[in-house]
Amino acid sequence: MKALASLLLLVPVAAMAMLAACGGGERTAGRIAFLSERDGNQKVYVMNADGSGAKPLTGGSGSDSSPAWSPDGARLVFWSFRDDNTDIYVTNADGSGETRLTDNPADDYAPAWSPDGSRIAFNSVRDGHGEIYVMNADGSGQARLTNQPGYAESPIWSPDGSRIAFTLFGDHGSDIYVINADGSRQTRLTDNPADDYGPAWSPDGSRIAFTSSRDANVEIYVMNVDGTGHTRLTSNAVDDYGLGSVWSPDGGRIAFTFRTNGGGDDREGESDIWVVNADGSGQTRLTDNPAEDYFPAWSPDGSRIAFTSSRDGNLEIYVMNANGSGQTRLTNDPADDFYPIWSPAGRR
Ligand SMILES: [Ca+2]
Ligand SMILES: [Ca+2]
Ligand SMILES: [Ca+2]
Ligand SMILES: [Ca+2]
Repeated sequence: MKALASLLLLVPVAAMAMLAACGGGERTAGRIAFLSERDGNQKVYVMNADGSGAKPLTGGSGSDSSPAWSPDGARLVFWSFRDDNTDIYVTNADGSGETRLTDNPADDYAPAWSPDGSRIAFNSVRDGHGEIYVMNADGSGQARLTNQPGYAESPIWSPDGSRIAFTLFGDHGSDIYVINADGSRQTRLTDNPADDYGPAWSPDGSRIAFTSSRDANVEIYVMNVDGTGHTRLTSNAVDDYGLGSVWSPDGGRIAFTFRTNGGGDDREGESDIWVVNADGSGQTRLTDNPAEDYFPAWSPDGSRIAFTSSRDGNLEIYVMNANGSGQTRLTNDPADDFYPIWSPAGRR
């Protein structure tokens, strides 16, 4: 079974935040893309939301990571380790038309669709240090947006497509920044020695959820998009590792993952999925077992949450109602299956 820590190396926080951008509000249905090692390499798969019809979308010997649906549901972008470095690829949702968008010896990764589907933000170290770039969705017009000391990562578009938030890892912890999509007006939103990371834009564009260790352990916070009004949403004194945040499509709730490594809890090294209302009330643990449970992904109508769990001995995709009831396994394969992402609402 793949350890959570190794998954994190393959799947930047931004990709999880991107799940929040796949909202909509129409019917729960559609399809779920995920990663699977059932063919030996880590590849992008897709299945119906009831678990039927699972099939690989990508081929070859590369190891694929962090697939993301285009806003119209017609394509998926992902990054893949091939030829000793990572590049960004796009495929049609039926598996046809796989196209390489970046082609250079440096690592290119963490692609994020703009809300209108016309552009893709991504990370690259092509200029010697980690920066945020953008390109047209066909790979043309690649341009660097950021240029500063440290390591910029996890680009996430504002819902109106005008700005991109990201995390900058420096010598003294990490902080969250925002920059206009044309590269102008870079603004720092957090400024403290602790780690602040994983920005996730609320569906209405007014707030950004993020993870921070500023209060001695990792918690979920929200702030206004101008960096004011920092508010802690969660209280998990014994937990020491956080992943998230993933907004519900209506913006009312945030799903996240907390991992315990002992610290007073009677279980060591396991994770569970929680939700909290966007005002900090109603913090609720949705999964509660000694296995790893993580990567929550809301259905487009907000009624269900897909997730990954090791509860049956290897990683499988599960789905539950948004209140944690009805936890049901969707995949059943001895190989690891993980990182579910729901297709956008109203599109197949
Ligand atoms: Ca590359
Ligand atoms: Ca900080
Ligand atoms: Ca668990
Ligand atoms: Ca499996």
